[in-house]
Amino acid sequence: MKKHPLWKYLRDGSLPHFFCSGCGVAQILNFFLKAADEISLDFDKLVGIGGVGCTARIPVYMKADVLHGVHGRTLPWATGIKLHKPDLKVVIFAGDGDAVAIGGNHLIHAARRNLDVTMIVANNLTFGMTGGQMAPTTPPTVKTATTPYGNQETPFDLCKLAVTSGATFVARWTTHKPKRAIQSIKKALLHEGFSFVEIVCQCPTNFGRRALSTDDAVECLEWIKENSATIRQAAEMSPETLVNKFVLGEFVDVNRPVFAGSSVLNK
Ligand SMILES: Cc1ncc(C[n+]2csc(CCOP(=O)(O)OP(=O)(O)O)c2C)c(N)n1
Ligand SMILES: [Mg+2]
Repeated sequence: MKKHPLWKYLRDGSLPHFFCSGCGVAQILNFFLKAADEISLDFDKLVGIGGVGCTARIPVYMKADVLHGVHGRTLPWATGIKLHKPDLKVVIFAGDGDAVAIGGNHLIHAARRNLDVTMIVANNLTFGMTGGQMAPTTPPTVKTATTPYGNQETPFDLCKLAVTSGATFVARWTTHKPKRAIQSIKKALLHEGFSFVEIVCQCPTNFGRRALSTDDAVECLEWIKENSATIRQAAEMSPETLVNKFVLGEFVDVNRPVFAGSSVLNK
């Protein structure tokens, strides 16, 4: 039987299928594999890290060394691995909760230090795996499992947080824009320093169902599309129209010295 060209990067049938039907996180696995394939990433030198959550399962499927285990603690692991074995390529797959709720403090300091890792955040705007609770990314007014009368809080702009914390490559796309997302993941993987790619994605089961009153993945994608604008489009829009829109593009691509730990560790 003919296999998908990216199948060679996956553990052959040894894991059950985990993602819900129409899940955007599974698309992000596909985007990463495509990007990795196009730049001939050496999977023997790859360490994929996930915390806990639907997104955190991404690396588990890959034929590489992977770590999966503690919610919000991907960056401490990545720091240890990178300092001990700087030749390895460390890629983190984090949910929005993993990255900026429980793991938020690690994020700002990894960015500040310019740790040489790539962090791909699947922002499905909710705590997907645990049943659709409000996250620090959940848009205002929408209903979630924990905000039955509508979310009263203001969400983080993940890319602004990464930029102001010092990340040296920062981009945001959506699962509605696969080509641009793959392009930015490629750049992030080739970047030296802390590269951060946010991909806003649909969670039909736990965000769509409650916040958008639909568990249809296409309708969820349409909603993401309607609420997105590229940097160029955003430049023509009024600040009022831009409130709660996902601005898409590459925000930063600069170089500065990467974090190498103390000189003792690197001797
Ligand atoms: C220390 C700790 N706190 C809380 C949890 C419960 N928990 C598991 S996954 C999760 C949220 C997942 O949300 P996110 O990181 O956005 O990933 P998603 O499932 O949406 O991809 C939470 C709160 C946990 N496993 N460990
Ligand atoms: Mg999430």
